Amino acid sequence: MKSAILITYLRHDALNEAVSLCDAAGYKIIHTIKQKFLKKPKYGISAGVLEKLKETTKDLNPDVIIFDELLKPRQNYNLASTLRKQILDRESLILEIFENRASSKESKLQVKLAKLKYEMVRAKEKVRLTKIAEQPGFMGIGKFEVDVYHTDIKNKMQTIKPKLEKVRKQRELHRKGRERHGFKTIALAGYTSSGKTTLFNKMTGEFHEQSKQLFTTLSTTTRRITINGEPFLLSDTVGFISKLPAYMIDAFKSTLEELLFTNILIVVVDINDYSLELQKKFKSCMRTLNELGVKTDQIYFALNKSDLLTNDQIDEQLECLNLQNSNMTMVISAKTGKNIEELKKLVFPKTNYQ
Ligand SMILES: Nc1nc2c(ncn2[C@@H]2O[C@H](COP(=O)(O)OP(=O)(O)OP(=O)(O)O)[C@@H](O)[C@H]2O)c(=O)[nH]1
Ligand SMILES: [Mg+2]
Repeated sequence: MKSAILITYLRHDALNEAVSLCDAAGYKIIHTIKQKFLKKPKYGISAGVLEKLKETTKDLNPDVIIFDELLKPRQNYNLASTLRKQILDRESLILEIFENRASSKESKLQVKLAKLKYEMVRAKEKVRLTKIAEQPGFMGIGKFEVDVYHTDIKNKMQTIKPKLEKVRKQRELHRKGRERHGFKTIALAGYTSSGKTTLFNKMTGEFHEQSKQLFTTLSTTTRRITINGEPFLLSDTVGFISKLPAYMIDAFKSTLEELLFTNILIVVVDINDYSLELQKKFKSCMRTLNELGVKTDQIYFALNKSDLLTNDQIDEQLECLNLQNSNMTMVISAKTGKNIEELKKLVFPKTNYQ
């Protein structure tokens, strides 16, 4: 396992997520630096903190330094040249996770495209800086090379797009086929690690990779399930994450597109989170669904991991999400199977299909 020094925020929820991201990317954190702000212009952190970090880096000799914010190319360069280590910012860390996990042809293409977009944003800034500062050779590349680099990324992106379009069309054909057969579809959505795949497995009786790590699922998996003798199609989806940059949402949109055509949507929520984190994740999840254009009247909420809480705690969490009076909500445990049958009944009351 590669080792890392993590620079992140003081806030508990931000720290938790950063640790999970490092874990998902396969980095062992050997030291953590917590800061209130990570947006100082030159290095992201203050000169004082940088001095200390220099010492720690020398002592611990980590493989990489992970910076839990987006870094401008110049900031990344400043940090890397001072600390003499590879610096991974939040987005490149997420991209690394996506890259390790992508298994289907579509998700692999999407990750490639997202990586190129990440590079493109940086290439543009490098070009801009070279022009403004009139510093040929800034960051080791001259203007000519920057232009070539820029064009090269563009070309690569252009070759991926039609391939992605082709896979997307195939998926659309599959979906139309299912519609023709009159199958109703249910999709599971939610924040990463909320337990979608565990619930999917419980409902389908199949086994799919599920784990504590984030982003275990990188493409939609669809299976047929039978409820009271009626066939339905159930889809597992990619997990949401807070602060996922727009260009990544774009790249992953085609996987989430499935959510637009689903008859029923079940949002899986991990209610074992601290209330602030719970609210934040829930909001971020609902915002993403909104951005995708998913209709709200078909949304159910499965409040998962209830096995880890007492009844009083569950009530508190329900209130925290303002769902205490919702008749679209079921408190479940995908792990123990608690209320799974009830969830099915809530989602498909008998009258719905008789
Ligand atoms: N205690 C408890 N743990 C659960 C429950 N459901 C899921 N988990 C655990 O939560 C972790 C994440 O579960 P997954 O099913 O992989 O989550 P996911 O939402 O599919 O995550 P991504 O695919 O990464 O978006 C795993 O370690 C599960 O064992 C539950 O009801 N109770
Ligand atoms: Mg999953």
